[in-house]
Amino acid sequence: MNLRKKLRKYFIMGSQNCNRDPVKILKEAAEAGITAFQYREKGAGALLGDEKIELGLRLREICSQNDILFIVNDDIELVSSLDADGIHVGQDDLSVEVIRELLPDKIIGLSISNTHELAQSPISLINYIGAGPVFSTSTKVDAKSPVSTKWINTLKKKVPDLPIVGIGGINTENSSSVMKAGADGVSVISAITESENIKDAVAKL
Ligand code: 3NM
Repeated sequence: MNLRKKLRKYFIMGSQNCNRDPVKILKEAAEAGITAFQYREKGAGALLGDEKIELGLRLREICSQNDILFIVNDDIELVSSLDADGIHVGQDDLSVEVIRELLPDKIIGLSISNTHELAQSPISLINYIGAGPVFSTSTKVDAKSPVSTKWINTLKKKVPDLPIVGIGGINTENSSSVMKAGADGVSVISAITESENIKDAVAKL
């Protein structure tokens, strides 16, 4: 598998991001051509326990059927429950060292937002970097200040061998600037969940 290619159009979502059936939204996004999906059931209104697993299983199935990479956000048990391809974590989540020990063959994505975080990150243990928020976003309440496409540029120079996906405030209008800065892909929530025409949105990303 070429991971850089698989990360090109990376949709992230949990039921808390959806104002209609998440299964329908993911199906539309899958048909429209997303290449990766992250199940991020997190924050106010998110499902817990069995409900979180049940929705995850349905979303996992759609990804399997459409050859879409399936990543879970910050929940190591869910990786096994859903037979995910990998896990994405932030700087303050479960440590990458521990995850790599437990999941030697899974994809691990790590959010890195500045040079300080980069310096303290175990780069050799991860498979891709999530860089952001590139632009301001209201989807994540505790998002940091925007890092702009310059951070993508910097990362690309400092870690040329690791795939990079931009995240945060990315939409059909600004996606190309993120790619031009050196990203391998764009990850989005609201650009798809809030789109009136998912087919069109995914095509433009
Ligand atoms: N992580 P939208 S920003 C989940 O900066 C997430 O690490 C971010 O949502 C980070 O595409 C973000 O609607 C929210 O802006 C992305």
